[in-house]
Amino acid sequence: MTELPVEQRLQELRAQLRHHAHLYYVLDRPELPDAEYDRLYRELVELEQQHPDLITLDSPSQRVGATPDSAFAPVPHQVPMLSLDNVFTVEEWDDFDRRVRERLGWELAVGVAYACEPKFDGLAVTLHYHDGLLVKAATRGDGSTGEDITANVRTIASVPLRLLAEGAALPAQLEVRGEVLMPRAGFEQLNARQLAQGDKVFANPRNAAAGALRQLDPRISAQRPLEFYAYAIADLKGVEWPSTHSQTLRWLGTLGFRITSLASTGNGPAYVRQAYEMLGRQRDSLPFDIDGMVVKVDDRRLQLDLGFVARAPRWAVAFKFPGQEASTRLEAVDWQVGRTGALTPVARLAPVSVGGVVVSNATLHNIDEIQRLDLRPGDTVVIYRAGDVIPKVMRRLDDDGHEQREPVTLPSGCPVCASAVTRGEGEVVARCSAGLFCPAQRKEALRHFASRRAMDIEGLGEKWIDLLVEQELVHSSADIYRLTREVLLTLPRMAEKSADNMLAGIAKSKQTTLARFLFALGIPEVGESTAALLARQFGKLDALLQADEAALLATPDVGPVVARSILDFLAEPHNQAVIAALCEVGVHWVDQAAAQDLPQPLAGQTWVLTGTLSSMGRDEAGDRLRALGAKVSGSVSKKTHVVVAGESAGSKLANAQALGVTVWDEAQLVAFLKEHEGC
Ligand code: D41
Repeated sequence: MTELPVEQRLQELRAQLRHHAHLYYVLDRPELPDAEYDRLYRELVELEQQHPDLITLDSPSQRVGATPDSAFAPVPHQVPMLSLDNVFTVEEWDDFDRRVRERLGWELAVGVAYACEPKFDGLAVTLHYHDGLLVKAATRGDGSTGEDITANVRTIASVPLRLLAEGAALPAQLEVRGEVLMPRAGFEQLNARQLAQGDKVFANPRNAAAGALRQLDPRISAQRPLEFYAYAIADLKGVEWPSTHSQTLRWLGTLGFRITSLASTGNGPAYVRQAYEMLGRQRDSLPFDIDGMVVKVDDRRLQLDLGFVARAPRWAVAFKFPGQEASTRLEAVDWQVGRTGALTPVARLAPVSVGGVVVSNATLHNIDEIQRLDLRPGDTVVIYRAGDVIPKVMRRLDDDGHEQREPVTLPSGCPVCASAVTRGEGEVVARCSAGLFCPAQRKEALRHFASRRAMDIEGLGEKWIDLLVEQELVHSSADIYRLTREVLLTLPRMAEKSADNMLAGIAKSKQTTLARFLFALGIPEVGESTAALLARQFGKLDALLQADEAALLATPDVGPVVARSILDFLAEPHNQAVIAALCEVGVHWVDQAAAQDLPQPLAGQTWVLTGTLSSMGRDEAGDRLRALGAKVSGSVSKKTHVVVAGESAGSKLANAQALGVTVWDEAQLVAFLKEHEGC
């Protein structure tokens, strides 16, 4: 027998191990006895030890490495990691379905095809593959930026380090989204081990999975029994997108990912109701926790039509299972004052475990709710907790002492500033009447102003804001920009370094965008996405300040309620003064041309973007083309005006060439945008 060259043997071993690991860890269908697998594995490790120069990053031996410098470094998500809206009842589900059909302009009799799958109670994670190799893994974080957890994710056996390429072409780039979870059995074993070692036990599998991903030492993560289930593609280059969600799951399966066997697809809302009931019946016997069913519009084209609002897609929803209940003692009812002065009652509870999570506070919504339930401190109450939602007080249990206890009343004075509490005719919400003179409202408004998505003032955390307000050093947001080093150093526990960092953060935040500025103002009803739409619509602050109701209503997603709220806010002299002061202290941004006044040289044209652009993301390129009037489409036809082909463009480029459609490269696009954007 002739000796095989080492490289060839290594390749063979890796291919065999990869194949059998896939059968074992992903498909739960091992073909090789464990001992035989171990023998192959040992041979691989020995050969690699003799030839360390031949070790590759995707070798099955390379799952557990050292802690890299990049551990937990921020990873911006090119494609945001959206969240899912929840529905809790069949009625709410039917409403969702109706909204989908209304948006699509479908007749009520026509059923939408929905894909149903379990909602894993784990942690959302995104995986990047380049040319078939796993190059990065990140947590969801706030949806725009996550943390680098590549080293820990590499230890998860059901995550392919290299995509399987059974015959089919491998994508040049692939970003896969899915959930990391710990099966119940592994969780029990882990806790038994932790207990035996005197280490802390985890409250539930989800916390244990989160703990494992946050381990600095990947060798410890490797001992935690984690699994990864893939459920979406965020980005794909070099291969056509599957045209439905069900096809996406199947395709991800062929690439070597573990996908759920509990997914199914069917037509219309009644199908979904049935699937929900069936999954609910299977729930307790599954090897892992699920907290509902995710329902997705199956057809990708319809998904794109429906788009998303704020941070959640309009084409998918989490249909939650009923939560769990527990009873405990209501210790007290406290009142919290929010940013708009609304007084919210909070139930303080004797700590109680509900479905593995210790609860000591619960929401009570408003005073009407307290009176309806006739809650009195000292009563025994039933708490309800569903998944990740804030626990809520459901009802009171009858007992002998109830009648002797003191009922809860709405305080007549604000619990923070003692100003009068008012409640408009027919309104459920009671408010502190002091506006920004109330320190609680001021603190909340300033926290919002400085927060990451608003002015993003680094170094000015909530604790400092509270202190600055309490010491009466900051009254309005503009005062933040008037703080000096001397003043900061008078604060208790303020070190010179922190003061300098805070001042640097404050100075840096002056350069912002109109969208952030508008969001930061805290106009009631104007969230992050509305602020962005307003900035885009008006381009300049002055144009917005002068807008009348009709002009506001021309903004996408702005209806009468939002328009009214903006007009009221801007009519308030105090708010006008703060806006003027902010501009005066140097807060600035680059004005954009207003969407409404832009020339539209591409009106009536359809453009297609394909491949990777180096100077901007494809989303950005699409936005900029749309701003010039173009319709940006995902597929090439004879009616396409221009196909912009970036690096490694695939079949769309080929289609364009076959159809004789004009093809531009990135340089042509950039030159065109520069010429026509005019700013
Ligand atoms: O099982 C889940 N937890 C799950 C989460 C799922 N099966 N599908 C999901 N699909 C999405 C979209 C539709 C946005 C791709 C999700 C999530 N998102 C999700 N998980 C955490 C935040 C969002």
